Amino acid sequence: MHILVLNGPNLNMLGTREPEHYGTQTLGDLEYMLRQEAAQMGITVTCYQSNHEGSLVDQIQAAYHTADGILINPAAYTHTSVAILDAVKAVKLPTVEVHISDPDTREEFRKISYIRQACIATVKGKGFAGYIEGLHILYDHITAAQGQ
Ligand code: CA2
Repeated sequence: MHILVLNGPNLNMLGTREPEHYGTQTLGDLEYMLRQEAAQMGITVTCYQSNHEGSLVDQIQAAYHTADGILINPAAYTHTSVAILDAVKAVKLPTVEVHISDPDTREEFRKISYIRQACIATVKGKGFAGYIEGLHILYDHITAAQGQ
């Protein structure tokens, strides 16, 4: 099983600012943790971060041929991007939306998520642990689907 992990704009700055929302660990720490967890689960992950909407769309489209599922934190594009929603709908891969903070408890504009309607689950407000939870949700979903 192979999972594509996507992180959107500004998440490359993790560990440098806004620790009250995003903690003190870096994107490298997050990706290392996910690779370790994946190895324990007997699966593989590819991790990718971009500040550009089109690059994220390109990665989702490429996943159609290479991945069994997608774990994505679209960051600010959560609240704006029909393009990322359409890409996830187009590839029809099981997708989990993850957020480090809980956007529903922050500013009003963060309560809208375009991608949510195309996702099998959303994990929010659990820090980096939410990514691990999301990985397991995908694993269980894909394993169950393969058994059908
Ligand atoms: O809580 C999350 O994971 C978010 O997706 C993070 C986005 C925000 O726009 C969403 O509403 C919720 C922002 C990511 C910015 O990341 C930074 C990390 C460190 C320093 C500054 C920004």
